[in-house]
Amino acid sequence: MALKSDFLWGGAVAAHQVEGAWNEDGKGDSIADHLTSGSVNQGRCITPIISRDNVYPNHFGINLYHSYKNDIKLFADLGLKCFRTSIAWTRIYPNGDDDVPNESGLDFYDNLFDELNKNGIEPIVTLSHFEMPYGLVKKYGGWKNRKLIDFFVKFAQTVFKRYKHKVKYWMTFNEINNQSDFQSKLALYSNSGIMGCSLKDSEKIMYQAAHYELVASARTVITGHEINPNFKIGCMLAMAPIYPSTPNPKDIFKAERANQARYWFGDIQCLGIYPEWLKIYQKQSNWNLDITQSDLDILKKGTVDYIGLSYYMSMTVEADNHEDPYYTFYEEKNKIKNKYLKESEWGWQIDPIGLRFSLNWLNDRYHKPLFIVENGLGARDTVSNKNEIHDQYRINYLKAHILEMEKAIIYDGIDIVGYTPWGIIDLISAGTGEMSKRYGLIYVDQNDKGYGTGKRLLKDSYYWYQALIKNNGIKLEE
Ligand code: P53
Repeated sequence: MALKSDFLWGGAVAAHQVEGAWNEDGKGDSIADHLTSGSVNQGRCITPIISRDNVYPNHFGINLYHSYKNDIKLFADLGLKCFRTSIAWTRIYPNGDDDVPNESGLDFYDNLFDELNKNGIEPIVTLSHFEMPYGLVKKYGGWKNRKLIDFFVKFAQTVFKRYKHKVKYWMTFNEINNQSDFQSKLALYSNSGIMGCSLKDSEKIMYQAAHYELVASARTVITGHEINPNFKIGCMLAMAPIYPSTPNPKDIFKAERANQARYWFGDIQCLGIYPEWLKIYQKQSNWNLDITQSDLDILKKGTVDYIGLSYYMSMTVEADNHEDPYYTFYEEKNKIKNKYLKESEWGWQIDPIGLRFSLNWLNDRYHKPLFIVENGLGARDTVSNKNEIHDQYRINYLKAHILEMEKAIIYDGIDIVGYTPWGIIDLISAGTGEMSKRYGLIYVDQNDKGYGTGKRLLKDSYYWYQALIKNNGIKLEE
């Protein structure tokens, strides 16, 4: 009753949330570089012009671009077997549609991956993690334009060829399904570089942009396997299972539809097919989406090797009194609080059993290996006068989730490749741009405005995770 000895215990970050150096060595500005700082109550603003009057937290990140050697040393001492990050597309193609790649950008990732490999840490790489070139937004309107497919595939081919012998595990688009919440401006922008569309058009635009991304993802899988047949190329879904608020069949069907509306992306990336309900829904909406037969053939061919997933919370929904025939799901409108669950300071409802539920749900549906590439607790930390951080709350969160994951492996027989807690080191929050929403097991002395020494301190959770990795998990009887 133990985990496989090659189970990939790791840690996860994304380029734009850690690297900083936003305009160094030929890097272009990405969509993240146009996002101001926000907070739990005040959303981040998308600014077409970068103005000195605003704070842009992704411009500085945690300066990993310059400190990666020291940081990797901390990861190695922690015992990480893998490390997930992304390649900033704008370091490679600064505008997105450039003819030739930027050599200094390619060099940076050569050095980063070499340093990881030298330390026995397997790099796990996301191609697009909320950081597409802003140039593609300005010139082409983001992913609502079919041209983006070619730009993305070219970027993917460039890095596949370059890092062919350094990276084996890849993911195409981070949390591609976040934009199913099409009324959220930030989700549409982060996933697809869409801005300035009306609320009325946002649903149609989301379906079109998502379709092009899915075609790009499938082409990437196909071309990646040609470049190196040993590559493992996955999708990446933001997993938050949706529960009905009551046993009322209307609520149960509402939850079912909400899950379909959030996870149909997985049907395409794992099974290669559009679900029937969605084909009908799109047709009845008279959107005349640009979906060709040759696209559908590509989707069928380019299915993924594994499913990467993030897991932070579950959601609960309630049906309206008058549902339309499709039970259309509007995240903000239909979501309610689950009274059985506690929540984080940022309102995310904590639900470890929901992780085991999700792993079972995904496994039953897709029968592919699963890789938990994000899980963690965003919380405020305090540093004691001895420079210690006693983050027992984070240990409790991680421990409870790891235990449920182990049950899914041991009792449910699910094939799980690895587990990489999010924000292994404190970083810029994607949702709020804050530094104070900390996920790390390693503390970074820096505030929301970017001030601080940047010094790294090891939290209690660091030592706890170090022992856990050494032990290859937690004994379930404990
Ligand atoms: P932050 C929303 C819901 C679930 C996951 O999120 C999400 C988001 C986007 O905010 O994003 C993922 O930083 C994402 C990471 C992100 C992490 O979860 O808002 O892949 O980039 O930092 C945590 O607390």
